[in-house]
Order: sequence, then structure tokens, then C-alpha cells
Amino acid sequence: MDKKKSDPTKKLRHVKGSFSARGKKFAIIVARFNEFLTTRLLDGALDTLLRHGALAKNIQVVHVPGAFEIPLVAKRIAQRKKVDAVITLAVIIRGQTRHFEQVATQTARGLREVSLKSEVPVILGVIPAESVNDAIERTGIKQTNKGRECALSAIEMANLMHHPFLKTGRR
Ligand code: INI
Repeated sequence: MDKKKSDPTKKLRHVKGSFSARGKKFAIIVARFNEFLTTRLLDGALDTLLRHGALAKNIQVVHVPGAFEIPLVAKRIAQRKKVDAVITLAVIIRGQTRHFEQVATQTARGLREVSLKSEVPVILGVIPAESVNDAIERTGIKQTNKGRECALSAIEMANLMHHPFLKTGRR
């Protein structure tokens, strides 16, 4: 039997965002708290955006005191609609923080709200870590640098949101 004719998935259309950052604009919001770690995340994110074709002049880096301040700044940036995606970078370490859960949960909740309301992709690079060692591993010593992962998600989402299938008003 002709395999092509009998393939029920033949007409399936996949909607995907590409990994080209050419012509795209990004904002990165980075916390100064745990700066020795967030600097590594920032380096990873910047390197990835540039390597995928973004221009330095199209990347704004905004520094904030800590994770908790990120949603407010993200809101300001997202509502201006001047960027294709916002990347947020912070490290929250359980061992050092009594209000760990609160900071981590409220920050993530705030960012989700900003993203849904503005319809600008906001990438969650706020890392909740069990210990300094755990955090160090996730900034690129053993595991992949989380800043790089976030930059890739930002590029993919920036492209996906411009896909014709996702344009608003389309049925
Ligand atoms: N901010 C962080 O980004 N990471 C942390 O681990 C952290 N701790 O440990 O508390 C932290 N706290 C500061 C917080 O984000 C605000 O900047 C502060 O509460 C002022 O609003």
C-alpha cells in the first residue's frame, strides 16, 4: 500500500517558532541579589541572543535589586510593546531565605500576569535553588546555563507570537 496515501497525519500543520533572533528586540531584567550567579545567567543569555542573530542595540538590560522587583519592571517594559520578548533572571536560594517560597511564588505569579495581560512573552529565569551549590550548577558549571535556555525560549516565543496562525482575530 502507498504509505503516503494512508498516512492520517499527512495534513497536520505544526505551528512552531524559529530560533532566529534576527530583527527581534529583547529586554533582559536581571536581579542584583546573588549577583555572582545572576551575572553568569546574564552572560549566557546575552551570548545566546547574539549568536542567534540579535543585534546588541536591540537588547536592553535592566538591573533590579532582587527577584521580587522584576514583575513591576517587566510590566512597564511589556506594556510599551517595544520588545518581542522579556527575559527575567534571578536566583533565590532556599537555605538563605526564610521567605523563599513567598519570593519565588509571588515573582512567578506576577510574571505570569504580566505576560498574559500584555501578550508579550515573559520568560521565567527566576531560579529557585535548594543551596548555593545547586544554584551554581544551574548557572552553567554542570548543567546548562539557565540564562542560555531562557534566551532560546525567548527567541522561540518571539517568533511564535508572530506566526500567522496566532495572529489575533483569526478563526
Ligand atoms: N532576592 C533574590 O533575587 N534572591 C534571593 O535569594 C532573595 N532572598 O534571599 O531574599 C531576594 N530577596 C530580595 C527581594 O527579591 C527584594 O529585592 C527585597 O525583598 C526588596 O523588595
